[in-house]
Amino acid sequence: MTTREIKFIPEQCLREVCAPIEDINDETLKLADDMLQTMYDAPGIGLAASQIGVLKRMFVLDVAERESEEDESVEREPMVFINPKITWSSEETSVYQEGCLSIPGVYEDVERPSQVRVSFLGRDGKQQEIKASGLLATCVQHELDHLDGILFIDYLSRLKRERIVKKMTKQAKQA
Ligand code: GNR
Ligand code: NI
Repeated sequence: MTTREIKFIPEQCLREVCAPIEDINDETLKLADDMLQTMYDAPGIGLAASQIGVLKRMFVLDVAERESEEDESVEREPMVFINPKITWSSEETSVYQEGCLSIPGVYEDVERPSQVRVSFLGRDGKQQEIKASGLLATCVQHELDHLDGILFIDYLSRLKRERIVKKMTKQAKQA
């Protein structure tokens, strides 16, 4: 497994619509494992393929509640979503303070449907459907947005978003 480099805004790969995965082969499985390692390493609770510059419809998640990175009392719960689709969203919404590994240091409230049903292929290639609520529902929607080139800052006011992009663009030029 390899830890890959996470891309930050304003990298163009974060704004692309990703392509469906045609078949689950060794390359796909290697990508899934690299994404999980990159996510745990960051650390984060989710990661989309486009965040490491791979424009494919896959994301990984682990929303198991650990007290800290060193907390080993809670088992890891890696989840792999290939070609995910939201098949139902609740009318009810909830607000979570979101962050993104591609926009470090920025945390803002975002309102989304509280519950979603998502169908996807798992790492084993089997078609699955789950109903998600709470943090899992928020994360699934945040990650699925990534596959369509959408970022959580797109839900903020234009002024806030432009300030964030400007600051990150300046930082990228200095690096
Ligand atoms: O690590 C992450 N935390 C998080 C917190 C609230 C809502 C969404 C997320 S996802 C984020 C990792 C990430 O950028 N995934 O794309
Ligand atoms: Ni993100």
